[in-house]
Amino acid sequence: MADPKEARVPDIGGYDDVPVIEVLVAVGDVVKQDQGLVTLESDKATMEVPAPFAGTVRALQVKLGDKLSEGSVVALIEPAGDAAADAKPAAASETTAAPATAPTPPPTKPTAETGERVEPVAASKQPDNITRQSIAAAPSTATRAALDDKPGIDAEALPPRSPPVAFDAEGLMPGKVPFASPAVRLFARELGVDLLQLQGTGPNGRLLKEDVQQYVKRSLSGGGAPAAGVAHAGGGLNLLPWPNVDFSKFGETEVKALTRIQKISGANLARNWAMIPHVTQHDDADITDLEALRVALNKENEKAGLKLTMLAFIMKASVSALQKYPNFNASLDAAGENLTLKKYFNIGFAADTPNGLVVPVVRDVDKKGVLQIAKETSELAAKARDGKLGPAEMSGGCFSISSLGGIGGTSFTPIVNAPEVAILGVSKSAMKPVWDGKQFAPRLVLPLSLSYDHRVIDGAAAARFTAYLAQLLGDMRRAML
Ligand code: CAO
Repeated sequence: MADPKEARVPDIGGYDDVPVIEVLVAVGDVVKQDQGLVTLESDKATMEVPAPFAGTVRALQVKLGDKLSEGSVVALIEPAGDAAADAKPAAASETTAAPATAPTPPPTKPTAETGERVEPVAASKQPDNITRQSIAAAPSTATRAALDDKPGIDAEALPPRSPPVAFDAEGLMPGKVPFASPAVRLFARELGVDLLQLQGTGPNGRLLKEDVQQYVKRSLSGGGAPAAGVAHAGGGLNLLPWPNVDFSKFGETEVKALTRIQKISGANLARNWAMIPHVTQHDDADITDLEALRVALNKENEKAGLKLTMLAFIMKASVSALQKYPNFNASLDAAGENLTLKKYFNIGFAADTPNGLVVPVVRDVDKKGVLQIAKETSELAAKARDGKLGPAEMSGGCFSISSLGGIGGTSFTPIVNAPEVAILGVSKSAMKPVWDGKQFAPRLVLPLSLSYDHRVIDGAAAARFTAYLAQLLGDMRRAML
């Protein structure tokens, strides 16, 4: 059995402390020469550290998140068969043969374990040429430094030092280059998957092996509902670039940067709008009696300084509708295969703030009375306006309500707040003549607009949900049934 030898990070273009984002092998794995051991990710590119020779991984010296630089030991590999034989002379020849051959490295130089480092290989069948090219700078910075120090070696005779080339794909083709490690690219290439058709579910949207697998799985199963996060081949958005217009040609202009909240909510809204097949169901609720109750209760509670809003009643009624139609109180997974039904009832509400739209969440609305709900919404709305909402106050929602009733409008299309599957839009109530079977009667009518994810909810279910909600708001006693 040959002694395990170190596999080290080769010259990676001068980057230091580059985090490990994937460990591609485990102890006991038999690896081929040049097989990726770990993937490193700098802010510009991902790159694999290749196995310098074939063998068996005997120890892993790194874990996810470790930060590596050129020369860091990644693994101990026991060379296999010929590799062992090749590895030993190369190691032994480091101080003698290596300098003699180093000044004129061949275009594709064989892997040579130096004992100090593992020289990278620029072989023809590389899984990711971009990455390998940047890794396989020849000779490496450290090798040159070692050679420069050797007596009898003419540093001038060495090939000129070329600066490391960082591949800035994003700069060349903004938004067009899939963010994936070489191993994932290779995997996708072997399966004939176009990475541009996928959306990554990894950190910062990175494409994972699982994303490719899900894509293939769905393609083989003949399609079905498109997965959230995965577009079918031929079904990619393939959008035209955003029009780049110099408006100052037409008149005076002023550029105003979006706020941080606008940027965050905008990115979420764009994803939700593009990926969720939205349908909006409109209905009217007769809230004449409810409004009378609200006004009466507000009079009663005037001294306590408590104000009951219509929103609190709508939240309470929504919970009853969610309890009757549990599919609305659910989330679809990223693969579009499973629905998680929630047994708790946390309701988010859109709050308009000077910095943009936020959605605070009132927890366990099923367990609270309308007075308590009104108190919490007004406190959360005040915090939202002051920019003091914490992340916990904006998470865990099951269903959202966007009320523009205090402003105006007769209907609108709210955008589903993924991964929720439905959102209720509320517009301004108005007195309208309503036919009661015998005559027109003046009634206070509240317009409801329920947008839903049509992958999860059918139109008939949405119509039932909205009609039931309108019925509840028409007579809140029904919420007790
Ligand atoms: N019809 C008629 N009047 C309504 C109403 C409705 N549906 N809803 C509220 N009102 C009235 C209230 O009774 C109140 O009147 P009074 O002051 O005379 O009592 C007034 O409008 C203002 O209400 P409000 O909007 O301050 O309070 P609220 O509880 O209804 O709403 C909140 C609170 C936080 C939802 C609201 O302030 C808000 O931010 N709304 C905007 C939400 C939004 O931007 N949605 C769009 C998201 S997508 O871009």
